[in-house]
Amino acid sequence: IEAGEEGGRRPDMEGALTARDRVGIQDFVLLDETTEAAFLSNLKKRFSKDLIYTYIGTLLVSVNPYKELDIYNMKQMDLYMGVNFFELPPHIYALADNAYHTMLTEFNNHFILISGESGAGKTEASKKILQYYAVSCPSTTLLNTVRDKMLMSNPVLEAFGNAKTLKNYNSSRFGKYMDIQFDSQGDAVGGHILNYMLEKSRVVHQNHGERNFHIFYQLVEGGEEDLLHQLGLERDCQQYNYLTQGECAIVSSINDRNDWKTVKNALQIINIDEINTNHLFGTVASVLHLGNVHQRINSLNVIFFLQLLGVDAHRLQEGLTYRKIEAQKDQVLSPFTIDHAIYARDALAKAIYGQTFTWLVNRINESIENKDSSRKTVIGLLDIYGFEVFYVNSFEQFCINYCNEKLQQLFIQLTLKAEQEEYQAEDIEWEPVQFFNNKIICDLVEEKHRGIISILDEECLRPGDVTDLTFLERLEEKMGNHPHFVTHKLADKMTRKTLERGDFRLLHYAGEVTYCVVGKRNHNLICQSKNAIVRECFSTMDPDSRRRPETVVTQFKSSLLKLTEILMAKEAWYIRCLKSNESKQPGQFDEALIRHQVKYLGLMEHLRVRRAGFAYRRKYEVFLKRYKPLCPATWPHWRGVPADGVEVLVQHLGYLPHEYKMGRMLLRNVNMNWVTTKLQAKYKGYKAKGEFKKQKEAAT
Ligand code: AD9
Ligand code: MG
Repeated sequence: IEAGEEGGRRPDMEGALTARDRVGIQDFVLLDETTEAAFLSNLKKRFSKDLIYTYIGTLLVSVNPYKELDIYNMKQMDLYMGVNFFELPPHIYALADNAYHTMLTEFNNHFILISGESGAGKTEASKKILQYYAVSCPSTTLLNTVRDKMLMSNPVLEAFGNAKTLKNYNSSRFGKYMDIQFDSQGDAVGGHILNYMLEKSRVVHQNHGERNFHIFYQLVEGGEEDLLHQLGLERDCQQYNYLTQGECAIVSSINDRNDWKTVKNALQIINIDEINTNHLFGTVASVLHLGNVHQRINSLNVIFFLQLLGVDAHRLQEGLTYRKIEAQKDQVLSPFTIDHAIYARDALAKAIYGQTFTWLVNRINESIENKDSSRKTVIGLLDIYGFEVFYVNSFEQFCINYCNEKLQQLFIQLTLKAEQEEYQAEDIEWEPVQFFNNKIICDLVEEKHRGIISILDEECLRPGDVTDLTFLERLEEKMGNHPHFVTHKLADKMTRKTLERGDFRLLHYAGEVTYCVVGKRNHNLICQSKNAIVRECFSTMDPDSRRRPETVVTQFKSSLLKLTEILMAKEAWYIRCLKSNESKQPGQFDEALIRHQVKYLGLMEHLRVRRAGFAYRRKYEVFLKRYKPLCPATWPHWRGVPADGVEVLVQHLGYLPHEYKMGRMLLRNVNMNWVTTKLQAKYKGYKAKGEFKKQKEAAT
């Protein structure tokens, strides 16, 4: 069905072919051929008409237009509310609405996995979905405040967790999973956010052309005079060591002053009171002061730092200039070299900022939490940092890309793999579709005792003289001939030229990345601060703990494992975001870049499985409950076995034998568009008789 753009015309109707030529096909499943060329040509045709969304069945493909499109207004939201998925042109609202209505009718939990590389449009997509729910769900005054808080959590978290990178001027430097909770009426009544590893190294170091987290610039540029005075800050980003390493503190397309106002307002809405707001900016300012502490430990910066955090000068000095060495039962203080002192300073700055971010997420969670214990269903939104490759890639990129690898694995498991296995389980004839399974790369990174993370752990925690190079040697020993792992030593002659001695290269699902080997870190200090945020955050860290500590990357691995479990228990919806060009230009369609993404995201394989398979499937009971009003024999009750009722129902609707299959437990339809057409035709009949509304209500 070529609905929507051409007012719901069907292929057999006059003029539909011209529509297809002009705006392409809105569901790839209906393409005449499933070649990559046909896929790209359709995508390009649509993109040139500002049609950035296209379906593959119920999966939504989105291409970043890099320009504001007038498709996210109230009128559009109204249009998509409660309308069947395929009745209107593809839109992110259609997907959001469909997930919402499925949740309501089936009373189950859902999640929307938004993936794509850095700058592809994931964060924008997740915001559009949240806005859609905020506007479209039924509301009361009380709920409006919860909704406002959920919406306002975005500018706050973006200020503290996003930054300008070379790939994206508003790049998420943390992963975010947000549950939106709905009551049985469909009201959005609360939410909860889980955050994943913030890229803390950015606090102390930025590559050329990149910035620190937005909040620093917003405070310095937009902060009120007396606030800056109180914090001992000057209105000049150039004064701060931590803000100037990328040499681009001021960017014309980012309005830090306006954003500052938005953030201040948002903090109020999410109920962060004045005292806490002051403490919050106190910690932000303290990081800037700390960054300016060089050789003199008694500078003005130190005085402000101590005052803002309310920590003891002696302890700070000791922490930054001496290393505590444990020799048998004694503790000896050994003086740091300047490099070590700077390292300790930076570690402290990162820890303060990281803990502040965690504190902020906790406060937001308190403010959007729904304490009512009645049963709720949720739609989870996953928006994580996208796959990225820079000139120099360090520990952070390793974690970010590993995370993307895991999400790709989840996608494969839930779609390509599970889907195909299910046909077997259901005894339905099936010609397997081949696909690249990135499990081999996930294993390379995370496998117990053998993966890169395990080896890193062992090296970090091993006493003695451990250097980055011994880590690399251990990797070479263990990974030797793994097809996705290369180092200078292991490479062939040609590849060797592109590798430094201290690097290792992983062949990720989305492309090659060369990582610079980085060591292991540790930190402790300050538990007695007078700044409430700092005290709360550090009080749980026990510096004397004898327990073998978990490394950051191991914690990250466990949190991703938990996330996978959370997601696997829900019904999945997918948005695959594509980056249209590297230079962020409006309307530019870089075919090679897009082809690469289409390839590694597995879109062609997904399309093949969808086309050959049965896109729409429901348990017999669920299908019967939903559609029984369409057949006199099943309405209002079907007394027999649900599967038999479904058989009667589909016969009545006129399904032909090749158009559906009945599995052991599930009813499957050849393709959802087709079902929609049939049902639409039925509805139209009812509509003509004035019965449409009644029937539709009964059906939902
Ligand atoms: V990262 O992995 O966090 O670095 P994202 O989140 O995938 O990345 P983001 O949503 O931040 O990318 O989009 C990048 C930029 O593209 C935005 O700042 C917008 O300028 C632009 N963009 C993305 N989606 C849209 C859209 N639907 N309409 C208009 C868009 N512009
Ligand atoms: Mg993002």
